Amino acid sequence: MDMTDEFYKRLKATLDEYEKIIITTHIVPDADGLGSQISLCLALRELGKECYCVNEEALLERYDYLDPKKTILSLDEFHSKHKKFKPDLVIIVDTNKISRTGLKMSQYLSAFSNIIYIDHHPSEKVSLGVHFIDTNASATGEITGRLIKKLGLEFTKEMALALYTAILIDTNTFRYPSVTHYTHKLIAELLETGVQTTEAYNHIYGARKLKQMHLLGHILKNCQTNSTGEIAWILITKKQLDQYESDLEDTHAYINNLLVLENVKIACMFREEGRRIKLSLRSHGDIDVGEIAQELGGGGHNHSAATVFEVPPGFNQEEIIQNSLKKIEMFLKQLNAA
Ligand SMILES: [Mn+2]
Repeated sequence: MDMTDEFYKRLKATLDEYEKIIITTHIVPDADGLGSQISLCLALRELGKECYCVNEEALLERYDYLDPKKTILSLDEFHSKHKKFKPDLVIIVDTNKISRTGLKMSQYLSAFSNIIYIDHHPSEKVSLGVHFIDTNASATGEITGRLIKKLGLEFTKEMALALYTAILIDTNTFRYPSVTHYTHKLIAELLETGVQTTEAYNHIYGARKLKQMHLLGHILKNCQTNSTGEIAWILITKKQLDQYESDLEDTHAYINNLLVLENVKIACMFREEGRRIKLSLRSHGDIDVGEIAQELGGGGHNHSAATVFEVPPGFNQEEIIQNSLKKIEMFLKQLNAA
């Protein structure tokens, strides 16, 4: 949508009306969801509001450094620590679907009518005053950063580290076409608080265990491409994760390695997640992988999108992978012919 002044005015006016707020995000939250939650929560507290971040699951230990004030609580923790707290506003960040907040969380949220979304993913239906969606923003953290300024606040170092990390992770370290001069202007302001770029980078991409490094090696060694080299793919199975003592979140950025191949136009990462297979798609931005993902039942941006396949009984993973690769190849053929 837009990133005009009007957008932030409306958003500010909405927040001004409420005093008791919870902020949530999608399941298996990434640093964009978490960083947006944490910084917005700190900002709203500075304005004197009572605010908590509440997620389906507790914060993973690896993200503790982003949340020194412990703003993020699991739904269970929230219920036991703040029994009497009744939010008058719920903010969902970095997704625009309630179902993505998790099973228990969506159940809990079904009791509330005042819910707004702050997000940068395209949404099928957008209602004004409810969906604050700017698909031009590189990250929800970018929207949150501008919002905090609009609220008349200065960035604290805690807010800035959370936002810097959010944008870092969602832009593949400022490499995606979604990065604009607006992004970098905001980054400049965040760095003014004393955030150290190397430290922020190493927290999120560094500090890997040797086993995790070997998993990456194993996965990339088995990378395949189609005959023209335009489509590249990797597969990550549960068995490999166990074998290398790694978890799903460790593999988050693996797909970015495929984009350095010389002819590649579409990068695909298939990941076994329980009974489902998640397919992530990336491009350099010239090919709209969001459209491909949509045709495969998912969605996303031009350069970054995803979909999830249920594996029906009797089907095997390989069939699903080959079928979707065929569809992606068809899509590319049509584009190349046009
Ligand atoms: Mn995001």
